[in-house]
Amino acid sequence: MRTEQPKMIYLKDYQAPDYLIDETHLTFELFDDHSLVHAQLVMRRNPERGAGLPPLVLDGELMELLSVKLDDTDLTADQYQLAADSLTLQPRSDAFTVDTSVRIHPETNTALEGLYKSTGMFCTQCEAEGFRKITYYLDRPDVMSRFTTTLIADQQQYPILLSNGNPVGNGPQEDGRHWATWEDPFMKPAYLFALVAGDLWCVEDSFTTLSGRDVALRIYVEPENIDKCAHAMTSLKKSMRWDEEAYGREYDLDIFMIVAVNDFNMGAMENKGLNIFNSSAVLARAETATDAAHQRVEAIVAHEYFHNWSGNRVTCRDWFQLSLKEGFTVYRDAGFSADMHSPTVKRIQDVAYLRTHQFAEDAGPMAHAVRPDSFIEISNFYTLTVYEKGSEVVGMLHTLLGAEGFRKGSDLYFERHDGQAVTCDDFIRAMEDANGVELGQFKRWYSQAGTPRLQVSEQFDAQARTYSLTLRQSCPATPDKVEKLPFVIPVALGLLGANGQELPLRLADEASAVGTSRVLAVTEAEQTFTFVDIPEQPLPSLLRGFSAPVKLSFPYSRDQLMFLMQHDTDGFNRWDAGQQLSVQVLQEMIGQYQRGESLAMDSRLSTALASVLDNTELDPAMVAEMLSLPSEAYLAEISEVADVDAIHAAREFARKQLADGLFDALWARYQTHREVSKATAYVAEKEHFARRALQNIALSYLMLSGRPEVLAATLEQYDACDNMTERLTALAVLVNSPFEAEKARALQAFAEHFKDNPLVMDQWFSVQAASGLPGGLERVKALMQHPAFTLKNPNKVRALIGAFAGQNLINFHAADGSGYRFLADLVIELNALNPQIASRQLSPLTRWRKYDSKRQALMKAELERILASGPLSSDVYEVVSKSLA
Ligand code: B3K
Ligand code: ZN
Repeated sequence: MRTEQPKMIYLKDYQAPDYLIDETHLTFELFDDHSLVHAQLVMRRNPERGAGLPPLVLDGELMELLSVKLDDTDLTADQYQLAADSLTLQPRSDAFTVDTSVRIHPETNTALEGLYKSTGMFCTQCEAEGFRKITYYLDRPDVMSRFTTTLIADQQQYPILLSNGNPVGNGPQEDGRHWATWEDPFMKPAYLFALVAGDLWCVEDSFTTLSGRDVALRIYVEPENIDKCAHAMTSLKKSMRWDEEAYGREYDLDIFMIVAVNDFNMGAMENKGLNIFNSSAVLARAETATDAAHQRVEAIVAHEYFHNWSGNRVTCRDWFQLSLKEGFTVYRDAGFSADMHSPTVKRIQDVAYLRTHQFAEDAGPMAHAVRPDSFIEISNFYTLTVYEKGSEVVGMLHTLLGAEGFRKGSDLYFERHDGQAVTCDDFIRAMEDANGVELGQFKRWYSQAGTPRLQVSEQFDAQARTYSLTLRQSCPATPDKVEKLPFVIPVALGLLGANGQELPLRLADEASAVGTSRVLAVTEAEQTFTFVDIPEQPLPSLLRGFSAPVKLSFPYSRDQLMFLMQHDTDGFNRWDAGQQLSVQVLQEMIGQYQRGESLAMDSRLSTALASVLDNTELDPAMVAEMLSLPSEAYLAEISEVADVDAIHAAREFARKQLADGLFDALWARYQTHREVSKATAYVAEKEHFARRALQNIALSYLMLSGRPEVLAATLEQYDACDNMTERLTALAVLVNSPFEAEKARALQAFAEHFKDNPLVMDQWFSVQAASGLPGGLERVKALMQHPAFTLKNPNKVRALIGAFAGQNLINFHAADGSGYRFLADLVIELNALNPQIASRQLSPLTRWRKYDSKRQALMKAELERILASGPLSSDVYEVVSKSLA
């Protein structure tokens, strides 16, 4: 915990390190009540930093220093300086060796950073700055070293001892303990270091790379989970093949390991050759994991695997460059998932997520550029902006350069920078050099925060047969006060004629038309593009595939949106037209509610969705997406002042109207799909995901009717299905229904059946925490007393607290401020236990400026209470103080 005001760190202050560490030799002696870490660092002066021997300042926190040697000579206490976060020595020559021994306490480490214990096993999490809690080191990504690691632990309790690289030796000791040594031939920064010691079983497979090398693949889990690894293993092999084909990237070690741990702050970590995963991102089988969980496992396995090149072989120079590896790797895993499933559905899901959550972040007090220029605590910058918007930025490069040009650029980037720690500028330079283009203006996407607005207006001249689009871009101010200059915005578009046909697109200065869908690069604050030979007033389909992360507005009428829903050749824009229509209709109803009028829904929404539901040609997964109304969180994001009561009332009313109006069609679709599900064993593949998605959204609408045949169908599905996707949907539908007896029975049966499976219990917590029925806070408080709940496990916190504060708007924002008080109390408690989780859970309170003045005051008061609650971690301090600024 900090004792003084945390300091702001600036990108502009970056300096290369004074010293380098060529070799790192580590020995870990693991015991139940402490661990010893012996480190030998083979070091030299960084030749880039000139002559002289400045003091060597090693990072280190929360350790007991037992001994320190310089070139084999023990140093006495007057020969070094020890501070709370560093150890300083004076080197005497250009090349030297430092030996340290420290004592640390993984067994009491609840922050889950550095070396810690998770259900009986030792494991590590070093990114970003956790290695400094393991040993004294130059803990920065531009210091890369060759690591050798020896682990020594009790043979019985910890039969499996793992670290990065290849195993080079192991054996018993006389005292019942044993040892194993691992050597990683690749230079890596300390944040990619990992070790694991535990009683684990493993599933083994192998993969032959394109060039014919055999790689052993192992997934280590606790014994009871050995039957839940097959999906992750299949996903790993698919990822390895895909990266060879799509990016020409091969795996480089003889072994690739994944270890599943129960207590983990995020999804997973890409340590070289030894990925450590949250068990929720590995374990999946039909009976215990939903379709969404299966897809998440596949995507995270791929993401961490892809980091082997985008992150490990080529790493970041400093943490301001985090998006260099994260944005690019998210872009890569999205491409993989799109290829494995439906590209359009994947795009829809990603964009809905970005618009709801990243746009909100970009408009809030923590707004920052994709490459931030300052931070207090780097852990706070593993954000939607760095990851998701960072991926959009890479995607725009793909759009602007074309698939071939983009691949040339990524090939050059990997080849040129293999083994280096580089910057976002280096990435762009590789794209420029490979394509002979200049991307100076494009780089503003890295340095300017905020979501650009793009206002589009049209002008048709029937006589001249010309059609002009004028695009005006602007970007709202953000707390960093960086001036907003025009971005390069790629706008993919098409023009539809009256029959829905696509018109050939010829710009005024072109000799002939170039296709019917094309990309215009908007580079000015205001720019007009004129198309010629346009025979009739067209309807524009704009920002196809969501070609840029902007808020585009065009004055579409509801009839025009219905037309686009039917005729647009771009699947994403067909969905988006439906969303825009829903937003218009819902906003009208929000207004009615606020004026105290009775609610009336524009029947065109029902008509439009009826025709989607009737369209049996359409991918059922698309139908399911189109039937999903914009979430309450998204409706809040796009409101000037978010009126949670009005949003909830309007959206619930619309759902009920749709359920009644479309009952027969929904019922028919539900029954057909449920029959197929009954007759088919569970398969984790796209057609099956699609069928269940439509079946399940249909059921959740149908239950709003309250009809007995729907209740019967829900109970049948709950009891008779063979998979968690159908079971959890049935449970959620019951939980949100008025059928109290059936609800209680199902909840109890579920908990009884799955009490020994923590990941399934997480689902059980979430379904209840997210329910918008009255009494949400009391339900959550009662669930916190359940024996399966603990604040020490991040998955539990996310499942219960996160679901309540993040997804249950109507209950969390209760007008009396009880939800806010509850969350602030928890943040204060979590701050002492696990600062990273505390700081994440805090985020709903940071959006206080979005709400009415009464709620603003209540939320702000809770933030002030947190700030005054005593010494805060740098994580929580940064978020709270910036939110109040
Ligand atoms: N690189 C890790 C994130 C580490 C976060 C540390 N606070 C997982 C990932 O993005 O793949
Ligand atoms: Zn990542």
